[in-house]
Amino acid sequence: MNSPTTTRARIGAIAAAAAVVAGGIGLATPAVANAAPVTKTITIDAKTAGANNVFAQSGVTVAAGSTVSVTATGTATFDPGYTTDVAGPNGFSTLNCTSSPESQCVLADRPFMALVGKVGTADPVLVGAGPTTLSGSGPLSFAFNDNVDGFANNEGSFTVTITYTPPCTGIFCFGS
Ligand SMILES: [Ca+2]
Repeated sequence: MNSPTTTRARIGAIAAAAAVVAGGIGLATPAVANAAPVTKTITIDAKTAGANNVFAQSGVTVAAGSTVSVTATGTATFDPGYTTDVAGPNGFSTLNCTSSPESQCVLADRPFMALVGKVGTADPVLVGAGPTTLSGSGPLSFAFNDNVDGFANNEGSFTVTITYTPPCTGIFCFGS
């Protein structure tokens, strides 16, 4: 039969062994801290994305402290009655949208029909064909650069590809 002193010593040894095991688990967990990058592709319509300064939502939300990378392809024109030339996501390189008291541009003094992006409620920025890195916090949205009241005569669309790392949540955030 064990004496009380021996029993307490054995309990202490078991507790110490458990602590070593727990420490081992803790060291292994950070390996799953970050999710893999995700790519999402959307198509935006030149007649609607940016009309009346309402941007097209991408469905991607930028997490504070993270970045997204954006590329775009496609063609669009801003007024077939004026010119049938088409522009890619960099817009008409020799033709900027200039705001006036009567008509505002999505992004003044930048090329007509260039791809413009916005994160949350921050000021819009020129995205173009990219790859362009955007940061901030909030929903990511896009527009064509035209006079905000002049989208009805636009034609075309852009395909926008967004690459981002989803924010980690729950137990997968251990160690991040
Ligand atoms: Ca137009």
